[in-house]
Amino acid sequence: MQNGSSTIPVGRNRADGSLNRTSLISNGATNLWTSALHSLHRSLSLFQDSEGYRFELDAPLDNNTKAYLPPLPLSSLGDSTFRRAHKVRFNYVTGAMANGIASTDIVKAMADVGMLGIFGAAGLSLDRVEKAIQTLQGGLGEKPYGFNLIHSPNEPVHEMATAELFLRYRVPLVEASAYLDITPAIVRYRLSGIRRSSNGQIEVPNRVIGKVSRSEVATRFLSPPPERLLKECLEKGYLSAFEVELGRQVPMADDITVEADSGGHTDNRPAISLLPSMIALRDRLQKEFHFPTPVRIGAAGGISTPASIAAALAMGAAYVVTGSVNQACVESGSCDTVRQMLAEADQADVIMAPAADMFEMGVKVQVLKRGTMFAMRASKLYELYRAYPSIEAIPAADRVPIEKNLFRMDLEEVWKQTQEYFQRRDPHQNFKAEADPKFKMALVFRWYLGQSSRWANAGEPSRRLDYQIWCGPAMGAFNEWTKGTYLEAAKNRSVGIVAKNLLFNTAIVLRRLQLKLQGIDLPDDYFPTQAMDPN
Ligand code: FMN
Repeated sequence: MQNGSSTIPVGRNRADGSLNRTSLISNGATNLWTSALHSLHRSLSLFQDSEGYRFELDAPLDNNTKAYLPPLPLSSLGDSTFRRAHKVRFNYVTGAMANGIASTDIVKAMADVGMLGIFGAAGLSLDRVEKAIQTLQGGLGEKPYGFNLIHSPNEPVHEMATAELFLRYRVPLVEASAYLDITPAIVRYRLSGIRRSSNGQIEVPNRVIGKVSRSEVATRFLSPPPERLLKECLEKGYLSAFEVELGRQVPMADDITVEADSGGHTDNRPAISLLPSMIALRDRLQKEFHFPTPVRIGAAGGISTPASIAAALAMGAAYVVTGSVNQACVESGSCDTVRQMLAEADQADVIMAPAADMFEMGVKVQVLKRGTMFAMRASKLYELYRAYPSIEAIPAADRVPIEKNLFRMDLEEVWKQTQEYFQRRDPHQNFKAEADPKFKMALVFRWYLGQSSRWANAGEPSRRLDYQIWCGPAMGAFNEWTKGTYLEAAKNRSVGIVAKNLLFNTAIVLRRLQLKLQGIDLPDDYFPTQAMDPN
């Protein structure tokens, strides 16, 4: 559409002032209106006359302007400081997904479209994480990427070794998640190499995005590191006295992602109440600490439609993070069978089930319910764990069916395999289990919980009913939004195309809102927000 050239009636007023919505559709103006609406780099003005509304691109504002939509490039959605800090064009992040489900391919695809992908390092051996670092550093150059540093209450040694690996390779950004409290590993990563620039400003080379769903944990990421951990890091030689001194003046994180009801680990909190509380908390703590750049707050959990992104931005989110939808994309480290199962999920097809990593504490994760019996079977194991002090105490009536259907071997054999695994990864767990029969039972049951995710990722056909697929209600919302479009088919879902479609249509939702706020309430079909074929 040419500059300022088009003036088309987009709706005539009836005598009573209501809109006659047939005019746009019947006079063939639909395409022109849609193309004007989609011209996000240009302003769009609406005027009202006896004929109804007409619109013009890039028209100067004057007294006749009824409503004005400023240019809304996608690169203006969210906080500009986020784009500068993380060297991205768009404030859109794909969050970590354990076991490499958030694969190097996802991270690369995101970097290629000017967005940020976090590699899913949790659950992988250090060797595998190291290979992923080498792959990404070899292929990305200056493009953005990050790695997940996950708190491992059962394996502090592994958490520290992961942080050391990131430092050795100068990984510039971690998404720190599952923290209940700040640990030496995350403090060491955050403050290593902190320095003063020639103009006296403090520079923190290692960026941290903390992922939280509770205000106690958010408070820790929004504050400087705790004094006792600074002391510990100094004593153990993790940090120099200078790094500790400067470290007292910076927050633990550059950003915190506030995670509402999501796939995987979740407190199932509603974003609509969680996000404003966390922003208020940030504001309170910023008044106390006066950091030169306030910690930004991003939104995750349930984000999978243009409307949800628009809502998060309207509530003040600096950026958005997606999860569940990305597992359903072709680049994910999952398999085609799982991608298809995810593509068929509705919003209610998710359920909470015991978590492998914090099984004994009764922690749960959100998983796909439809097409798998994992949640039911894992809950049965947790019930038995609660009821009995040891494997030997489980009555045959319970033990036989789980050996036959879940483990497909007797529990002694499971224990043998478990021991072999921990012999390689963390022998201390075996000693502990030998001394504590209840802990041994937990390790044996966790075998099933661990394998069930591996079977899902590998697409093990004989174990389809046992697939553990982390997934939140965002998946169903995305499927609903893409129904009947190019993105309905699992094979067309690519993270970059999904992300660009979501952001583009977010702008349309926001433009509609801007019009409404100026008193122009056009019908739904003036604002098509359909996922589009990129070709
Ligand atoms: N978050 C992490 O910080 N570390 C993980 O290892 C991790 N694994 C996940 C695995 C899957 C399959 C899914 C769906 C999510 C996982 N998450 C993990 C959470 C995501 O990074 C993201 O924060 C969350 O999925 C966003 O909510 P949504 O699922 O509603 O989109």
